[in-house]
Amino acid sequence: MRLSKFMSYALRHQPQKFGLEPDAYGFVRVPNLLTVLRDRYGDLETSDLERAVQDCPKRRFEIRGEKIRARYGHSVDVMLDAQPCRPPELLFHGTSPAMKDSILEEGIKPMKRKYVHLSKTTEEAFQVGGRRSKNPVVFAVKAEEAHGKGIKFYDMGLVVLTAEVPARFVRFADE
Ligand code: HQG
Repeated sequence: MRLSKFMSYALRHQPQKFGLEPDAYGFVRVPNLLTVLRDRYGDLETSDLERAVQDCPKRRFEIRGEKIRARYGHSVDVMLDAQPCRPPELLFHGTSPAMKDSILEEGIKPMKRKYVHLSKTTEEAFQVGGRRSKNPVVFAVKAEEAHGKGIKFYDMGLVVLTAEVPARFVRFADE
């Protein structure tokens, strides 16, 4: 598993398994994470970790002082201390066609994660859906309208988070 993928796994889903003790905001100490990473990847320095963080266009991780965390994607409890944003008219969600009917019926749910993850472009959503299917479907979320009805969105860069998207704000992207 490549470094960034393993870091995502440990920080988002299984910190306890590796003896990492995240604070309420999901931060673990950099030296502790380095110890875990050295077990698998050999002699890594803090600078290698910093490079992994900086080289990621999706900005998966954040280093603050001596601590590091995943910025999104968690299944473990986390407080992200992100400010709600005013979203664009439309955001997008790419997924497998197998989820289509269920999403149209019950909306987009966070499933195992703490938040629903949305994309800013159909291209990005298509890539996200491509993790699950060769023929992903892309939904458009009427984000501005949902925001007007009190639903909160959090802009994390390429990814926008929200708690859940009710079905009335979801349609196919190409309709
Ligand atoms: C689906 C990666 C049936 C949903 C990605 C998705 C993203 C439903 C799956 C980020 C449903 C959950 C998150 C419903 C949602 N019925 N299926 N009502 N509501 N689903 O992995 O958005 O590269 O938790 O469509 O690129 O695929 O790791 O969410 O297929 O940005 O940084 O349930 O993770 O980012 O799957 O991915 P996931 P996701 P990284």
